[in-house]
Amino acid sequence: MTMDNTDCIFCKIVDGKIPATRVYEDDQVIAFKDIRPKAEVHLLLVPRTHIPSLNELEVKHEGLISHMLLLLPHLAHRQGLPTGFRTIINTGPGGGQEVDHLHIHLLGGNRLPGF
Ligand code: DGP
Repeated sequence: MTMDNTDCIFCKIVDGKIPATRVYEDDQVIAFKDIRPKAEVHLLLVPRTHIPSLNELEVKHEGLISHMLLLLPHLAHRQGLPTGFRTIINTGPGGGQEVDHLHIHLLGGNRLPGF
């Protein structure tokens, strides 16, 4: 359970109230396929708990965010991305964040343009 934010679409996915193609889950996070993929592989890694964005991340979330970062190479490996991948965290309207529930985009599978 996410414990809060009934209007949050990613909380609904975490709680199984709306469907998503899940590729990984544990007690802290889930990863699922982005509904509008920008690359052959495009996953979203989200915490089960509702944290709106990096702006709201606190020291108490240190273990969670470390867990998320350490998971990324494993998720990429499981998706068959031996040559690398891209991660993006959009933060706030100025950063292009559309869904106000912290998430890390993981993209790869085709050669991505330089950034
Ligand atoms: P951002 O702009 O960083 O907030 O990216 C939000 C992403 O979430 C965007 O790439 C599309 C994706 N997304 C939005 N709604 C849904 C949904 O209902 N299901 C799934 N799987 N992805 C969604």
